[in-house]
Amino acid sequence: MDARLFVIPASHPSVAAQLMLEHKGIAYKRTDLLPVISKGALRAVGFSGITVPALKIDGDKVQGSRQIARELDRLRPEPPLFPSDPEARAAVEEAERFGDEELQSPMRQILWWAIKRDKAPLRSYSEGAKLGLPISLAMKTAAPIVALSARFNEADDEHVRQGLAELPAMLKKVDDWIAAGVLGGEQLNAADFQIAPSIGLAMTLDDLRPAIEGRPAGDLAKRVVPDYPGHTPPILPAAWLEPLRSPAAA
Ligand SMILES: N[C@@H](CCC(=O)N[C@@H](CS)C(=O)NCC(=O)O)C(=O)O
Repeated sequence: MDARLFVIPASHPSVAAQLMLEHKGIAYKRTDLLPVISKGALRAVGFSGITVPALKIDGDKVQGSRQIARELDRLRPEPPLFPSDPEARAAVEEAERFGDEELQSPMRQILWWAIKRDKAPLRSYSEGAKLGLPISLAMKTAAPIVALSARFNEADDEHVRQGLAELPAMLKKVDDWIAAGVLGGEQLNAADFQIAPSIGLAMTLDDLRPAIEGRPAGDLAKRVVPDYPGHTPPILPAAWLEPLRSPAAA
C-alpha cells in the first residue's frame, strides 16, 4: 500500500490516525505541517477539507480521524478497528463519536490558550517533526500562527473555563467505558485510538495531569500513547482548575 499521512505535530487526531495505521501494520510516510499553513497545504495537495489528519492511500484521499478508521478497516480488515458484534460496535462508535465531537475540541482549546500565553513550550510539541525549516526558525515565526490558531479554535477564556468545568464528567465517562469493556480491552479499537490521544495531550499539561494520572482514563492514555510529545508547565488560573480538584472529580 502506498500511504502518506498529513499531520500537524502533536495534533491529537493526527496521533489517532498514526496509531491506527500502525495497528493495521500499514507502512506510511508522514508529512508534518505547521498549523494554519496546513490549511492551504492540504488544499494544494488535493484535499477538500482543511484539517489534519488527512490520508492519501493508494490514490484515494481520506480526511478526518473517524473516516480514516473506516477506510483502514475496509482496506485491511485485520486486525479490526471495530467489533463485529453489532451491539458492541454501536458502543465503540458512540465512544469514538464522543472522542471526536466532545473531547477533542476542549483539549485543543486549553492547549492553544496556554501556548498563546507562553510560547516557550511550543517547541516541545514539535520534537522530532520535519517542518521543512529549522525548528528554531519555526519557533521564532510562531507568534502569528499561535494567535490565528487560538482564534480559529475559539481558545478564549470562556471556552477554556467551560472545558475545564466539563473535564471531570468527560473523564468519568471514559473511566466508565473502560469498566464496561468498551475501551481498554485486550484488542484496542477505533475509540481507544480516538480517545487516548486526547487524554495523552491533556496529560502534557502540568495543570491537568494530576487529575488524570492514576485513574483508568490516564492508564489508557499511558498504554496507548506512552510518549505523547510536549510539556506545558503550570499556567492556568487556579480558580479555573477548581472543578478538577473537587472530590466529585475523582
Ligand atoms: N475532528 C476532526 C478534526 C481535526 C482537526 O480539527 N484537526 C486540527 C488539528 S488537531 C487542524 O487540522 N487544525 C487546523 C489548524 O490548526 O490550522 C478529526 O478528528 O479529524
